Amino acid sequence: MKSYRIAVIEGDGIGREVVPEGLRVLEAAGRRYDINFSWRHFDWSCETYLKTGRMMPEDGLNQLHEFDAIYLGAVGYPGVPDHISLWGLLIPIRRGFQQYVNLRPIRLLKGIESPLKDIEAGAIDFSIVRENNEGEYSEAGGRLFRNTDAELAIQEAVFTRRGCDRIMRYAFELSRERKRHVTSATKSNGIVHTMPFWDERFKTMAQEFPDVRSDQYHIDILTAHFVAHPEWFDVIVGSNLFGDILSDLGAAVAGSIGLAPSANLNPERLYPSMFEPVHGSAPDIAGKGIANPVAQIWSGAMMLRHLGQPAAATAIETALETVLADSEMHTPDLGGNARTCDVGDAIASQVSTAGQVK
Ligand code: GGG
Repeated sequence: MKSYRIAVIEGDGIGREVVPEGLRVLEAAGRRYDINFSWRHFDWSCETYLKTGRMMPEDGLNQLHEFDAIYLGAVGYPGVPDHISLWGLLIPIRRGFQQYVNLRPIRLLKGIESPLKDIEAGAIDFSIVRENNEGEYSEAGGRLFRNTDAELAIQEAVFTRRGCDRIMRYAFELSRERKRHVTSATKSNGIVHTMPFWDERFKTMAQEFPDVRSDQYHIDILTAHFVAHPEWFDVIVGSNLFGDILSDLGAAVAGSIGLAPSANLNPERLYPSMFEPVHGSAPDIAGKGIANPVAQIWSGAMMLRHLGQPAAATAIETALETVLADSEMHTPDLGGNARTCDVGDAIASQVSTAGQVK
């Protein structure tokens, strides 16, 4: 039996409702595939911030370092500014542990209705590779002349050759396991320093992968193509901000942001990687028991694959597709009436029993 130590951070809002469902499904997969999980829960959240002035303790990264992976729900809640919750927890973990790849698969699953007309399951199937450590998410900058007419704010984006090359290389390598096509999200017509540099690095990287088709679009028309021609795409590589925006759009096109998983990966495995749904804490529906747990459960499958358990990961992915094919198991974001725990329970049962002769 293989054992893994997993740090669990439920965080805020619906994170507290979907993480238990993710754990329930992972436990079911563990029983089936002879995997033992040792969970340690960390109560790091906006509530903690309001009590202690910190989202996580000063030595938070040291505490997490010893784990095989981090399983996170969502952060952010009214009463704490979003930049405090993000820069107090999620971003320090992503950066401190060099999780420079944020991998966000988007797939239209059987039984899920896309807002696009005449599109079938499988027609949307791409992966967004978001740069996760630099770019537009930067602390460089500042504010001057506060509370005067001359008040100003400056924010510097940071694009390094190392940062661009490593995320682009990851995207090209990933495409070799898929349809060998990488699209770069750019905006080099308007953003005149960082984006032409991004384009140069992309062109150079593409030369290392002559077997992979590459193209690029400015982010504005790329969003239009996501809606009009989602079947064009295979792997899309984007900066921190562009990758973030594209993944919410992609998730919406594939039915709901409540379905979209993500992996914050340190490909060199020097540090633990972190697995979380793309969605946030959704305060508007928190506490009602109606949040869609699928993104969290699917993120758990991504964690298992990263830990070297592909059979268990595939079993979870197959189970969630099977369960979602039944519209009775759709939560309100998908137009149904199912509750968070019903969906989690159904997926866990499916993982436990799939393929068993009755
Ligand atoms: N699932 C984690 C979460 O709460 N994400 C919401 C969010 O705002 N994330 C910002 C980001 O990914 O940069």
